Amino acid sequence: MKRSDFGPDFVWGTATASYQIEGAWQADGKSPSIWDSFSHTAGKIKTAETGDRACEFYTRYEEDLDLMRSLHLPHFRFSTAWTRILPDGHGRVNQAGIDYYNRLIDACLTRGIEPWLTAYHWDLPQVLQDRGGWKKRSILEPFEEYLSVLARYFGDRVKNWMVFNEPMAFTGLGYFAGVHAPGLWGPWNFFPAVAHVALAQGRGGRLLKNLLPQAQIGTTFSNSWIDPASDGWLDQQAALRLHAVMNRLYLEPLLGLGFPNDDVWLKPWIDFHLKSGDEKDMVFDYDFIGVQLYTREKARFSALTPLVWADIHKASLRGVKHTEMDWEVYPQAIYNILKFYHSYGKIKKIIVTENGAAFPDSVVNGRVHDADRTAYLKEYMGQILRARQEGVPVEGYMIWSFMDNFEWAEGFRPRFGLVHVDFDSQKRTVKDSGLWFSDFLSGRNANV
Ligand code: GCO
Repeated sequence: MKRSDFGPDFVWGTATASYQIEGAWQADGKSPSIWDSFSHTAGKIKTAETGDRACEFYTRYEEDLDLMRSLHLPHFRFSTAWTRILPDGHGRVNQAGIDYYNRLIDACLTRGIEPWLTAYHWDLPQVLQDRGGWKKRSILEPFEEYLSVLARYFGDRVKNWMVFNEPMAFTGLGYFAGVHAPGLWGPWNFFPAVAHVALAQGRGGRLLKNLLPQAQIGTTFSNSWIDPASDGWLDQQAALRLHAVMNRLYLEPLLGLGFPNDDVWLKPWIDFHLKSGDEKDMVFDYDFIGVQLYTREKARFSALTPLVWADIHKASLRGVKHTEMDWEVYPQAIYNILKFYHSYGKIKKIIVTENGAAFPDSVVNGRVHDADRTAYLKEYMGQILRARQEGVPVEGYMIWSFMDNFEWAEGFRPRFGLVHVDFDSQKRTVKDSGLWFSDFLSGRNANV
């Protein structure tokens, strides 16, 4: 496998998110986001850590982009913090926030790195959460205002946009399971959030496309391939339900198919929060869809989880190879999911906007020998190539992540980076996987 097998225009890069790397949580007029509040609440983050400093990317971005350049990484996915740009959630624009992202974007461009901007990677302004956040229809106006401000200030230089990062993850974990910000749980929180996020997903894409007709406008989805844990009927049905919730819930309304209502019975509860005409408003033909996938899960019937009546049979309990997140290493999952997206016959272009692995890395004599990560990446890339050769229009691959960072409720422990970060000294050390990927991109290790 070599770079040229993927064609000359294939997009190669790494992905990050504002809260996970920036730090500087109170700098230059930024207001708190729901992740600032959540991480500062006792008991919410396993390690009791916060993103207050994180990778200090807010001040170290130039060195980090120098490193990215030296590794031949041509595309960089990052997100903007809503709270730096509109500290009140809407209205007053904070010029210092605009200036920061202008500097960041320019610093990418002067190094020949193409910026990919995610508008919303989970850090909702706390002031908007105080008014109900995604549970309330009134979130749509500030959200659209935020997108317009981004387009107005950055649209001259940013050509690739993503509206959302993983709506199922932030509503499922944040409004149903309560384990991510804003820490709400239960169907009564989840269903209104799903309704409004699905609406914002369609409307947001349309808005950005109208404002920036020349740009590539996308949005991203979290996915896991789901297989039943056994051949039994109950487990098979559980797998279908989990697949509907985890992989189809936000995609199908976008494609004009409405919320899934066959394997799982959620639609009436979501519809309750919608108005007539909303279903049409949710539909938008994005220039590309961002697919994010790390693993496959095995589903079992469970009487304890309402709505999906399924739980996940963890990889460690199944005795299969897994990462530090307890996610099975199963390269074919990405091939399966790409084929699944293609099977709708409606998606023009797919970019794998996240894929990667966490392993317990450490620096030994200035090196990080992370052979497991390199093997993981190679195998998943091989499966992407296979899908591409079979006609799936997958045109990019971004590794999560450029560097180790704040892994949400897990704290800093799971390390996903191609670059190791010592969070005390902030020293960066390129891992063997980063060196390998760099060689792959520059054609130095042609056959792997
Ligand atoms: C997500 C987010 C990332 C995560 C990554 C590893 O997929 O949850 O986009 O912010 O850090 O996926 O869990």
